[in-house]
Amino acid sequence: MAKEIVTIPDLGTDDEVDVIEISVAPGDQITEEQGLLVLESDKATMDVPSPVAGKVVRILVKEGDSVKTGSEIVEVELDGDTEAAAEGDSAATDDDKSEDGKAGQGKPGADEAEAQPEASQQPTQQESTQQEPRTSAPAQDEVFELPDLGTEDQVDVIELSVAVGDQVEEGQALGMLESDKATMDVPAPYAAEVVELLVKEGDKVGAGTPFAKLRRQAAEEDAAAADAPATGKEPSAKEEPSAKKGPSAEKDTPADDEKAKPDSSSGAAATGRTERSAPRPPEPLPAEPDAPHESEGGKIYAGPAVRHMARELGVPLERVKGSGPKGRIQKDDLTRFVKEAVGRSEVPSAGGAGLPPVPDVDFSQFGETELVPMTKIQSLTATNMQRAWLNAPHVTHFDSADITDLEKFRKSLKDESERRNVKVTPLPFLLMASARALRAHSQFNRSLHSDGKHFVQKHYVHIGMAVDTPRGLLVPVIRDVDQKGLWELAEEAAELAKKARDGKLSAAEMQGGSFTISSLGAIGGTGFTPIINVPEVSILAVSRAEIRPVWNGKKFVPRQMLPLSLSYDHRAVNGADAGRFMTYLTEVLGDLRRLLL
Ligand code: CAO
Repeated sequence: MAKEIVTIPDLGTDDEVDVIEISVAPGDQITEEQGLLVLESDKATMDVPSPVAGKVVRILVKEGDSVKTGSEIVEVELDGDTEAAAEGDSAATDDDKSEDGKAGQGKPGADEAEAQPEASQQPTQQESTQQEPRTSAPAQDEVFELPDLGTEDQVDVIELSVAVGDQVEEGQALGMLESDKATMDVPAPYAAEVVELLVKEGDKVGAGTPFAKLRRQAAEEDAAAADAPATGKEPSAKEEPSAKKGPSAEKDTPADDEKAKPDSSSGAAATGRTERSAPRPPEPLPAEPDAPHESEGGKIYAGPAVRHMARELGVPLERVKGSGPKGRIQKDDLTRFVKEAVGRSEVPSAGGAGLPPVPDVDFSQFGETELVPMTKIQSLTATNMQRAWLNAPHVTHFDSADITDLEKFRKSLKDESERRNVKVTPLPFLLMASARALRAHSQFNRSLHSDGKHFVQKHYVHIGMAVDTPRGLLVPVIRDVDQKGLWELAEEAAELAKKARDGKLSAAEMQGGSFTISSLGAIGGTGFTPIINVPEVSILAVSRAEIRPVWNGKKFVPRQMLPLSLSYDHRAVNGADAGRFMTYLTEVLGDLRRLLL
């Protein structure tokens, strides 16, 4: 009796990939090219076809395992030997012959007894099944018990995928189980009607737990035994009324089509193999989001990992179009579905924007491109900016401060600055003046409470300053700015900027700000509209100071003018408040003696 261990063929990568589905069970009669497993990598789902025909003896992997080229997956007893050595296994062998070697797909006769040991605990029913495998015998009710789950622990029933009265096909998920480590489908052992569910969601179950009472359909057996598709159609048509029972009734048409093919499971696997081995790029979701996207035969094809992710995200799988083989739903499909749902404001994180998503463009069609990974800071900044921009209605107020005298004073500090080894730029003056303005205009020193009914008034003045670093934008916070002098602020600002550039800021040093200053003065520009660092309610942008002619009532005089712009959250601050805040600020910057008032 020759046996062969089937291994994973060359995957074209040295990386490990996940086994997301085992398509056969011990005792199954398989044909050459029939799918044994489904593998999923980051990029694709692929079927592993059997290189040989025969009977599955052992499965050497389980769902969730990682495998690579050459990994041993299934032990198969080769076909010729099976027939020769099949004494005492005659029902199965005869059936196999009668179906051109494909009958094993339907697991009839003795194969079934081997594949479902639980049935043998009901001798009368099993006997009758074995003796009259494919007659028009009355429908049989059998208790389906859970097979070996690969763990001795009890696991949770997290989903019942069928209801009493549903017509299920072989392999269709009856429910889903979840252990600490994995989520697994409970596949129907054969095509049947669900007569009774013996567990409910939340139950703890293990190998041997009675899961459901199933009624194997006599008509279905006839169909399985039939040779020609035309013959198979008749019993399928007879089944229609019962197939319409229960919640899956709307899936009837494709399911019936599939049933009409006597060997639909192996046929699908064979065609599926060709499709699966050449994964297609994901297709965009159709414009009509509410149309169900059930796969071939009315079934939803998705592995446990995808189902788990869908449950976590609250995504109804029947609405997701699968881009994998046979319409199999992959993780990317879920991600795309959620992105589109966000665009349609279907989930709270959409922030009510209701924006259509930006379509994915394959830029390589226009020329050479390269994928450059974002740094963590860049990626966080992107999220924060979008959140701030979409949540806070921004208004930007522009003004300019006459800092001619401030600059004279600043330059007069040059010697002392050198002595102290502290560089004084316009920034510490801006910090001081802003702190004073925040004290005088307390509505800028607030955040909106999430209840939508309160402001959180802050009685401290902590100001963040945007620092441009090679890894992205960082905003360290200077605490109690209103209580610090110029030298202290200059020193602290320089220290924090250095720490930011050296990647040495702690999380605490970037928290707690009530206002932010973003200065591009050293870089250039005449003005910009900064995005508020929410949950703060305003941010001051500082552009490059320059000498401009200013009318003093009698003549134009050259004055050093500093362009300032204040973006504010119009939910917390009104335009008049912003005008007053900026007037106050520019007056202080224009005459530092005002800090004494
Ligand atoms: N106008 C004209 N000159 C200015 C100026 C202004 N508004 N602000 C600063 N300068 C001058 C300084 O006086 C200094 O000149 P000197 O060496 O001759 O004295 C020079 O520009 C360099 O200043 P600096 O950048 O070293 O120091 P700073 O205190 O002005 O700024 C910091 C510190 C950390 C804010 C700044 O280096 C920085 O990173 N800015 C970028 C912030 C940013 O990216 N904002 C955008 C956020 S939104 O994308």
